[in-house]
Amino acid sequence: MSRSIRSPYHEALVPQPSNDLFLRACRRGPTERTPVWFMRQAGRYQREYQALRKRFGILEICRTPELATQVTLLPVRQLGVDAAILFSDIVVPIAAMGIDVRIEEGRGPLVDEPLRTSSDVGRLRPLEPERDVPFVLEAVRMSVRELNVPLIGFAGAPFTLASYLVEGGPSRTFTRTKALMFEDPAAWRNLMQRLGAAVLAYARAQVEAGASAVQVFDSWVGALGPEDYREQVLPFVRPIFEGLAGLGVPLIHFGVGTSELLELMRDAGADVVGVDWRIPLDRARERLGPGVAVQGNLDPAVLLAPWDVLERRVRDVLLRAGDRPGHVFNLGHGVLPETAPGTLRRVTELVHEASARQRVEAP
Ligand code: 1CP
Repeated sequence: MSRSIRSPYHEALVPQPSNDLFLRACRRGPTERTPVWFMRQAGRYQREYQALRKRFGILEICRTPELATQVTLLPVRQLGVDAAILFSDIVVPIAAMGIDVRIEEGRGPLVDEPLRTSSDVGRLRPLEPERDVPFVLEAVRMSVRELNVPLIGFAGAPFTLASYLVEGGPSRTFTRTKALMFEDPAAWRNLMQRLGAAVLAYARAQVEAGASAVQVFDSWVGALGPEDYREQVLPFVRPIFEGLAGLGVPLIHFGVGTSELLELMRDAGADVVGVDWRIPLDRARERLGPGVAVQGNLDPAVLLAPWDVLERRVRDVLLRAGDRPGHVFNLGHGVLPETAPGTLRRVTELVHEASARQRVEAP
């Protein structure tokens, strides 16, 4: 029997999804088949999303609960996935903390007045979710009412958020972010602490509004080596997972290019570690040990390959995940805009079928 670690508090307050495969896999309980969802399962590869984006800006969608809900539900119906992720963006809480941030088509989040000094960091106000981002919490409530699968709430992690705030936009080298870290440790600590407190409050509020799980996206933390991760990031991420642990919902910790950081990320305290395609999944499970579940890790570009290649690679991920419970199938990063929606549906069906058969045939 699988033991439920969900808190009665959460169960009593919010409607529960009828399909709980994803939650059971996150808790390393047995499942009759492997659950699937896709990072960026709502987005530009969908015609319906593109049509909506012609009429509304992305932050406008994020700030309008009816629209955010509509986009959140779209892939669940189209693809048959086992979890929904709230449609929003990691910069939504940042904007609510007093920072002028916009999202530019084809580029990403831009901050015109980046934070580069101690006094700049002071511009970042504490986040009070009910006051500052009520529309996000309303979108969570509305989505949960419509869904029969768990809703994943999410937040950017302090390092990844800091990278946009310090660089002023997307970066490949994270030069200014690392410079601040090394040149002004007090300002760095102050920035990471403020972001950590905001992430904790924001994620907690989403769970209280009805999210059944939380994913913390540290997308760009793979830019750091293990020593800098341990000293400059881990101390600010651990309190987030500690603070959320009592809520009784599964916590997922994801990053890109983090093969050498996996054990440290595990030590931050999440229930599930998300891995990208740069490490084979069996190797990732070996490094992480039996105490956490894994999520991943098909290369999103393989969704553009001919079906026979794609099928082989999906089966390979399932075989490498092995017979031990605790695998959530996903990509190693977000769906690319060039992806055909029909392909995602076909992959979902393949994972369901092949993993169910793998269970039956296991010795
Ligand atoms: O206008 C658009 O439609 C542009 C594309 C887009 C979308 C669909 C952006 C701009 N944000 C989003 C929504 C979004 N962002 C979601 C919900 C969709 C879903 O998962 O189904 C999520 C989870 C995010 C989170 C996000 N935003 C992350 C972490 C996840 C990841 O992909 O690594 C990051 C790093 C961002 C920043 C961001 N926002 C948008 C872009 C293009 C970027 C990346 C820019 C960069 O390269 O730095």
